[in-house]
Amino acid sequence: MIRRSCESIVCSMMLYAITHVEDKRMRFQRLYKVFVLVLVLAALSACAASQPAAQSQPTTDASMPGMDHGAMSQPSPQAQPTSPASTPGMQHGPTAQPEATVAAMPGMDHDGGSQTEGGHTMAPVDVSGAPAAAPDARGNQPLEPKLVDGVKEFELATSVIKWNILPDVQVGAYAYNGQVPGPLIRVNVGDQVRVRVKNNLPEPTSVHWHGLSIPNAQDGAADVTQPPIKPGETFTYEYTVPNTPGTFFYHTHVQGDRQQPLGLYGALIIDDPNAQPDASQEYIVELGEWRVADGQTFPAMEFDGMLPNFFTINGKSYPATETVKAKVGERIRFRFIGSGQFIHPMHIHGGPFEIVATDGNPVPEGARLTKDTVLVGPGERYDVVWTAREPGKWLLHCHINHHITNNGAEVAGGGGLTMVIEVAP
Ligand SMILES: [Cu+2]
Repeated sequence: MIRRSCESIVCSMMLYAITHVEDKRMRFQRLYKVFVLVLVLAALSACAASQPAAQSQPTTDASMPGMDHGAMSQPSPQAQPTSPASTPGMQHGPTAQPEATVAAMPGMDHDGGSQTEGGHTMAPVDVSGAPAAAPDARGNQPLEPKLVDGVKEFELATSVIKWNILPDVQVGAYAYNGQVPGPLIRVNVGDQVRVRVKNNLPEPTSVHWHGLSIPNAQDGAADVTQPPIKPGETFTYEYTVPNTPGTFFYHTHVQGDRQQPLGLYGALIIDDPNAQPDASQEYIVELGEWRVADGQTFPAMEFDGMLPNFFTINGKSYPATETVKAKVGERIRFRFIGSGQFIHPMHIHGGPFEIVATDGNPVPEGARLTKDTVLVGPGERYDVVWTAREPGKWLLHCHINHHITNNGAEVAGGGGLTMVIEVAP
């Protein structure tokens, strides 16, 4: 019907162009315009023809493609666990079941534990024989160097551990020095550093110094600038800390889509001892995502079926995240690190903050943005200075609201990427 109308309009216009325009050049131009119009109308009619088919798909939650929210979906009591159509969409709340729907999710194929996708393993973490860290253990603990002939020596060791992101949720993690995230490496500009990395993982790894201008051979890009560090092997990195004070981080550069979300990252802060601090205290915020299902931990990856259902700040989900304490008038520097694989718009209640550094580079005063939300993407760092203006409990949290749930459930007013700044009068 639409196509027929289009055809008759086009025919009339062509006829007009041929019969009413005498000048040959004009006639050619007019015919060209009509030709372009024919193409546009043909495309439009093709769209119109295809629409009814799309609309004929049923749109109920039960059968909606793309609504596989993983472990958040909760089958009804009558649901058949092996049928994707039986997961009736999302049901948030304390009743969400982490174990519910792995087998029923479309696009997921990791029941045997050894499947690979594009050469990368999606298998759950094998925690057999792995030690458990204390449930209240914290990551990002300062790593003290040993001074040897003027060189600051750091020791890092990777291993598989069991790690509590919440008192009742334990994940299988890949850890540096038995903690998630890895320990805080804090150095001064110009320091000579030597970092020995012992690999106790069942797979090769390497360490990349994200954002640092250092010799290429120390960059940690496995299979590019160095051979991967095989299980049981040690590799030593050595470099001069560049004159770029700021927020950096280190992370694995082997199977990054598996090893990094499982915990192989840590903060690296470069200080300038002569600089005036612009805040009275600071807090590092390392973002992470996990996929926990059937009591097993999978690396959260941004493709079908591997979406995360737990989110962590410095290795803990709210309410197990730390609380920052401050007094009215105090300025706090938050160092956001995009250590995970997903983007997070990080928001602070109680008034805006100033973005003072991006990716380890100071923002000149005249160019600083004042905002209350900053989008932290994978690999990015934002240093923001927030002023405690009013007493009370002010939230710092991601504004993708799913990221402030624990397996789809809100607990104590938040979850996942949530923490509290407690401001005293
Ligand atoms: Cu987020």
